[in-house]
Amino acid sequence: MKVFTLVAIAVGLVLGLSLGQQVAVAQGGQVIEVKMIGDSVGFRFEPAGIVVQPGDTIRWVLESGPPHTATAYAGDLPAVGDPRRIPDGAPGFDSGLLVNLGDAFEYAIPADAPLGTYDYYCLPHILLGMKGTVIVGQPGGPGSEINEEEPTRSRQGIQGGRG
Ligand SMILES: [Cu+2]
Repeated sequence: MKVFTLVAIAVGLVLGLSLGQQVAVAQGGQVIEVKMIGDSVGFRFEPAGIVVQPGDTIRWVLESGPPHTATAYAGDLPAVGDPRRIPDGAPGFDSGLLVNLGDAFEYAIPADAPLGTYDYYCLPHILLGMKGTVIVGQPGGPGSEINEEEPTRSRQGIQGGRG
């Protein structure tokens, strides 16, 4: 009887652990799609601003006007005016060049990713204003500060109430 009780407790602990893991995954785990577009209207990400949670995956899909990239402002490319506009301690992301229609780049946001604002751009079209913003959890960090010299389309989009 004593052994049975111990086994029951052990099973309960194991179940509890796995339930906890499932809950953690359920908080994120969604795939959010962003289109990369270049057409007669202009070069842009749609939607330009998204709010996601750790554990979510962002999927950028090349819709038109290639090539495009989704490149975080990680401070890696100062030659093209790339200040750091992602939270301290956060790794950047870079799709590399997407060339063919329908090509996609997926970035899974780590479960322990720093919360905050992640600004990113398209390397070939940064000067044409092709920029976007990902808010992980809540705004914050250098990306949340308005750059008055270079207001971005995505910032305007979020201020306009787009998710
Ligand atoms: Cu582009």
